[in-house]
Amino acid sequence: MRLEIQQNIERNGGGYRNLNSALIPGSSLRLTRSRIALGERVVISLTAKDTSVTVNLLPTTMNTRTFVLLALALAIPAVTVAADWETIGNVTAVKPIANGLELTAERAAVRITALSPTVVRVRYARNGRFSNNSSFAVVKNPDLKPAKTQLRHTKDAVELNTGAMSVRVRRNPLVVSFLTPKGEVISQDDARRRVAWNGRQFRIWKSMPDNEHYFGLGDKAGPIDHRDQAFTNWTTDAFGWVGGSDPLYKAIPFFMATRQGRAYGVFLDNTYRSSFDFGKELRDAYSFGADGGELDYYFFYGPDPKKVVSDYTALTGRMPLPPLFALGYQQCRYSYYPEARVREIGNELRNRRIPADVIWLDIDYHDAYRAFTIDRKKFPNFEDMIADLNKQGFKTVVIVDLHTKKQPGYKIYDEGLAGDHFVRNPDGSIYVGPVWPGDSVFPDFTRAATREWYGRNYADLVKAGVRGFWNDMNEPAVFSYPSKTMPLDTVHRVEEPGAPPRKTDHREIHNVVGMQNVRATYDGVLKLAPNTRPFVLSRAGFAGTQRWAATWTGDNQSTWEHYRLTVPTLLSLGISGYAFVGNDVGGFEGNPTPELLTRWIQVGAFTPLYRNHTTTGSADQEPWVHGPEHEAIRREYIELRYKLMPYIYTQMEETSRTGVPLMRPMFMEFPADKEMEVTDKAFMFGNALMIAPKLNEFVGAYEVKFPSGEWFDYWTGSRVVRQKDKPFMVDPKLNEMPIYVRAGSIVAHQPVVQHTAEVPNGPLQLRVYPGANCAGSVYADDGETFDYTKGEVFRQRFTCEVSSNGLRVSVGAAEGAYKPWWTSMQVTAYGIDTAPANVTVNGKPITGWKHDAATKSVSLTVPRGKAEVSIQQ
Ligand code: MIG
Repeated sequence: MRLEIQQNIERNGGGYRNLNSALIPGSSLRLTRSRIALGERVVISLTAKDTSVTVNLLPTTMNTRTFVLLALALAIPAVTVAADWETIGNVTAVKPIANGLELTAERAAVRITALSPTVVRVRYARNGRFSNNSSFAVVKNPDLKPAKTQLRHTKDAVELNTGAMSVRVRRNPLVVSFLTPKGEVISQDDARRRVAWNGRQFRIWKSMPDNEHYFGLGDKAGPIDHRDQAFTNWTTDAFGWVGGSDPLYKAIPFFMATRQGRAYGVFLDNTYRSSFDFGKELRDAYSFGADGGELDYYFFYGPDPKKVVSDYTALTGRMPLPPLFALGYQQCRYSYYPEARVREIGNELRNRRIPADVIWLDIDYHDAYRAFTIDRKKFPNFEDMIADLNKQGFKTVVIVDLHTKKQPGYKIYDEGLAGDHFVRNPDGSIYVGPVWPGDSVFPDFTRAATREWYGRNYADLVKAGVRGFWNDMNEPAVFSYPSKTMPLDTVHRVEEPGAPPRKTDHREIHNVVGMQNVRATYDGVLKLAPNTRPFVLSRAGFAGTQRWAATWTGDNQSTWEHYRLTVPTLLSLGISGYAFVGNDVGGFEGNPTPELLTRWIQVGAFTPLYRNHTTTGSADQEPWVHGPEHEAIRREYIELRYKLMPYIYTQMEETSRTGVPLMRPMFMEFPADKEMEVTDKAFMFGNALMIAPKLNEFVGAYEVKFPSGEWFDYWTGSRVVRQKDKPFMVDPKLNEMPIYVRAGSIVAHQPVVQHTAEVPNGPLQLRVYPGANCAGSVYADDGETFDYTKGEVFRQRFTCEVSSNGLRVSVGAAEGAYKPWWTSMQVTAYGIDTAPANVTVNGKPITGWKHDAATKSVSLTVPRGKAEVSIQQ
């Protein structure tokens, strides 16, 4: 028998590790080796006949080294070779527990429990001891419906039935399979490669059917389909990143898989550096593992992809309903100063009638880069400036970085020292690292007392009327080290309610520093203004960070490549439960060409967080640069964003309850559509609009692929006419971005405003696109406070129905106590070629309707309440 084993050797801290173990089922061949150099690729060929074999390894880059292979108790024909990896071993006992079962295996215990019919947790405890540490990601009371489980024993397996699926655990080898109620395999462990540990590292392998696709893992900058690639989750200040750079700013160890329209998800609840390999190493198995901690994962069975993201966000928390202004257009740069320049930006936006809600202040508003200070030379009347901007309808959002200048006499440093709030070195001294302010210390955000203290520091800014906070550099970024972060052995203290306080090192905490930073900010700001929805932006994040902050994709570049990456990267985040996301519109590094900035402002209007930002020293990037032709187009798209605000806010409110992102991949809306399976050129903005932007500079016409069903062209209002077997080509001019509406949608619009607090002048506009299952809704509230949790909401549902003699539009009864700004609604129904014979409202004929032959639409106005509209041919 001949075995070929390949190992990739990767550096891990001071030592070395095998990233990929070579496991062959059923034996206990063990490799002991001397140190292997970084980057070596080692090929082992051996004949596994003898009980002890000496082999020569042939590193591709280094000298030949000799390794001794100890073959212990060889079991032919099944042979396993594990280099420093120890497998779980055979199952020796099984016992039922509440909603699940526990298995004892030779080298680990396994606990499987159903949290709901579609959510199952699987934990592996090396040496049989499960950790009591509380999860950073999982919320206290997940919004999940409890499962009624049943346990069934068979000769060689035990099966846990949750109602919606079953988990079959084969004893030897220990293989966990997730099955549909009909017994079809959704996903299962790779029977040939058993769960294994190497020191503190662990890894699990699962079968990889050749028609399965993998999505998610946060801000991965490449195609949304991750098949055949491997990824690392380690929050990184990835300045200069390009497509394919990995890891980036966020670490979200959650992925979704789809196969033939059926979706499932896996969340590895582990904060250590983790890695996911979807077929880079092996053709028929994918794997994931981490550098330490427990193998503790959740399995989510859809089969609807929306259900997967919904269950995942029930577990890790959902985006809170954002304040309305945060959905408006936002203007930023590194940095607007002095005060006069900030006022000038505000005045330009208003004078040019370019709608905008937010002006951002980057690090130069600080005095010597010290958090919670203001440079009074640049901003002598900071508070007045904020108040004046407020009067113009602008909110101010300011940056506050976590690094704290090491400077006796600086309030935050002194208080932090006195309160023991800073991260320490192993020897007990305070860790000091260089960032913007020079030598800096770092608040220990995993300590509850530190978070509370930190949060209180926002008081003056909140009092001054600053409306939002931007926590940057929270990977945490530290200058000078090649690792770009603090040493792995720095000491963090973890204090979580319900668990005893403990100390751990940066290996475990690194990935949650950003998340705990924005948690401190959100909670602190909320405490300071308890009936105002906080708005926080974070650069780093772990699973669950969506509960406290929106995020953006860090330092992108003003290139077509980065513009193009907008779509897949933001889609990946949405799939990963991170719904409130955006990128620097126009690009951060470098200067966009006029066309690039225009195109980016067009697409940006259809990303959840719509913020134009650029770096220090770059050319101005506001919408009016590059002359009146570009300015007019940019204004039109920013206006479109505001026209769509009722639809956007309604969808975001839904996201806050379901986790389903506003910006979503085609497959999430059309899971059964084979053509849409991995597509990331076009995307859905809510459930009604498909956006198909021009993505390449030099490519002319390109194809738009439509999911099955009928579509309307948003701009003309006409039905899209496609020819069978002929690609649908578009070649949008500079002022055009293809937008299509799914037939069967009712999309609420409003008249243009200059900012979200301005009351629109005119009725709410309902655009009705007849088709199957025709429906829509609108949600409104005060956009600012938490009164919506006390019934101060407005909800109305709409449906439409096509019949032989026309179209019926039903406007449902208004629900909730909140009175929205509109008192009447203009209903515009599309797809009506000829003027109707009769239009009735609540059974009574009306005269004030209009048919427009160009857009093939009929418009009429009805009061806000319930109404039945009938358009008869
Ligand atoms: O090292 O605050 O990604 O958006 O403008 C740069 C200055 C620090 C990085 C952020 C960027 C921000 C910049 N910051």
